[in-house]
Amino acid sequence: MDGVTNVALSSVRANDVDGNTEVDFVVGGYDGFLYALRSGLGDLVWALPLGLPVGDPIAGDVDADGRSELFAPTADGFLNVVDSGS
Ligand SMILES: [Ca+2]
Ligand SMILES: [Ca+2]
Repeated sequence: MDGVTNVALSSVRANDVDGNTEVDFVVGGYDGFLYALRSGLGDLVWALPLGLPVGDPIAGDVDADGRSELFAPTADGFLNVVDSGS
C-alpha cells in the first residue's frame, strides 16, 4: 500500500468522541485506521491504528456509564471496542 492516495472508507457514524457536546464523525479506513473527525471543517480529532482494514463503526453505551463506546470491526473478524470519551 505504498503511496496510498485513495482510502476506502466505511460508512460514517455520528458520535461525540471528545465530550464537548458537538457531534463528531467516526469512520473506518481500509488503511487500518479508525478516524474521528470534527463536524464542520472535518478536522481530525484522532486516528486510531487498528492494523487492518476497518469496517462500519457503531456506537452505544453498553456499560450504562453515560459515555458511549465505539465498536469497530476489523478484517480479521474482531470487534474492537474504543471508549470514545463522551
Ligand atoms: Ca465532539
Ligand atoms: Ca459506556
